[in-house]
Amino acid sequence: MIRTIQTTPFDGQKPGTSGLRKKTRVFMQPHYLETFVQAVFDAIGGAEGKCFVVGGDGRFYNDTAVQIILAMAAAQGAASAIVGQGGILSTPAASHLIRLNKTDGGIILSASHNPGGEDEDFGIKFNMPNGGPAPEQVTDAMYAATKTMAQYTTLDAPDVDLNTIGTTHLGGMLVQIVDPVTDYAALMETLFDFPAIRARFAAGFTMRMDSMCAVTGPYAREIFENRLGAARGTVTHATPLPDFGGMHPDPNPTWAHELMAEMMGPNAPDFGAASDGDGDRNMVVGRGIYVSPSDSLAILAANAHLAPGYAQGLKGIARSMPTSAAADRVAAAMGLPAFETPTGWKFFGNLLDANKCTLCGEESFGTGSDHVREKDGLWAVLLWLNILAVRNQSVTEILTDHWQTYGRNYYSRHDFEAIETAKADQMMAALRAKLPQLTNTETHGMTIARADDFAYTDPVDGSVSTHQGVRILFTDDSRIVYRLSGTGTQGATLRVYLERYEPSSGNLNLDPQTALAPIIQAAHDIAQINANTGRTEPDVIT
Ligand code: G16
Repeated sequence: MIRTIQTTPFDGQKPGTSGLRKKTRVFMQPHYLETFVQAVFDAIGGAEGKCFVVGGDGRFYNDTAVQIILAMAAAQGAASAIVGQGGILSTPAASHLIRLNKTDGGIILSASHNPGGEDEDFGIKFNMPNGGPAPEQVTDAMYAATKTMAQYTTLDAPDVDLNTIGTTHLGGMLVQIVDPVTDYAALMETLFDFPAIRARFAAGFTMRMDSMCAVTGPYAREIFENRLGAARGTVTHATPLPDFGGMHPDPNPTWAHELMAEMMGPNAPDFGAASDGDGDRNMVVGRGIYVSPSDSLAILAANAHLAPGYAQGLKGIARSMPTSAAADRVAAAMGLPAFETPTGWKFFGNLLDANKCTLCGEESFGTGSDHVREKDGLWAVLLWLNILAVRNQSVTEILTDHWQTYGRNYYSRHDFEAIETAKADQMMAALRAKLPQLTNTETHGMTIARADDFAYTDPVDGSVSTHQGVRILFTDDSRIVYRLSGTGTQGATLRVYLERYEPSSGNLNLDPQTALAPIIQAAHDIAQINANTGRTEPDVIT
């Protein structure tokens, strides 16, 4: 039976950098999730006759949310839904299913790298028929719809059995429960040289993949252990748990500390990697050496032709503005177009759809290509494995060779978390107000060439996004960027991005924090971080 439920709008259902993310208990309030789902359907012209992919990273509330979404889609006339078994789909696998089945989009449940559990975080986002996150015009329409929401419709029916693969019906809607891994793993086999990687594992190459009790465990086991022959136990924390086993599935040196300790220890494997809650982020580590995400993008771009899926070469390389310029140097050397977009994977979608670029990447541990419209953690790990197998070199050798060829963009991000929102806003406002006076001034022995607030005009559809981060650009190509995160759920997170270029003739082996010391000092002074926030030290350094 279809039921119409009266409701009243909730405050603050504005999607951030990647969908709506809140504390799980906020989502568990009566009508909260339903209001947002209704707004999604309203913003895309209704669900009638459409087909959607539905799934999430398995965090607490995932299964309940899947049932709510299916019941609403069925009530509103959706033709069919493709759902990952157990309600599980990694974000890149969901993007692939949307594209493979030519659906009308998908609803993905995840708060990505944020912890999961009843007292932690939950999230939801809509991906378009191209498999990519909804662009700003669409998320703005969703937000507008939430503000006037008065009712939604749903179906009174027993829950769908999410655990049995096969086809069933919910009201008039066809529901297909699919294995979450099969199609994704098949796609990976088309892109990479599996025989070469398999041969390398057979010859004794060792790896540790930390899935952090989040969604990639089953994918990683199937691909690395079953298909590529990596030793059993290569994948750790391989069972997705509703609270991620208490882990914070954010693949960076701070949160993936178990992996870091092993990789920096005496018996480190040849290669290490970690992924996040929903499987779209990755961190890559060599024996005794950490690879910054910005360097990873540049190295993948320079070597992608070694993988069969990219043997034809790249169309272009895109990075988010706060990501280091290392990838731009590769693009210049290869004569490829380079693009600089605001933070948020959604900004890469148009470039990929228009065939303007093949590889995209972000400093926030995201790398991907035109094979889907999301960043893809395991894809990045596989491309690294492919490159390591073909070049038959260690991660250290590949990094060193890269810096000797292109020079090194020393890079780090400092995060100041859970700052009082009003204080963070005040700090950014004061910073923006003083930008015009900064040009040509000196600080810590460096001269500021330009200071601005990054704005982006999409080269495909001409849409303009302003206030995407304050940039302080120095005459020697060094740079400071300040942004407030759009993915946190508690107060504000200030991200300070720091970069300095060292040519290949210079010292390429400094600790980034040492290499960046004057820039870090300048960043504190210019924004008056301590005076404005009371903080002297960052909570996370990447
Ligand atoms: C999302 C976006 C990324 C962005 C990251 C961090 O990733 O898709 O493009 O770089 O958030 O954003 P912010 O600096 O605003 O917190 P994910 O993995 O959280 O979906």
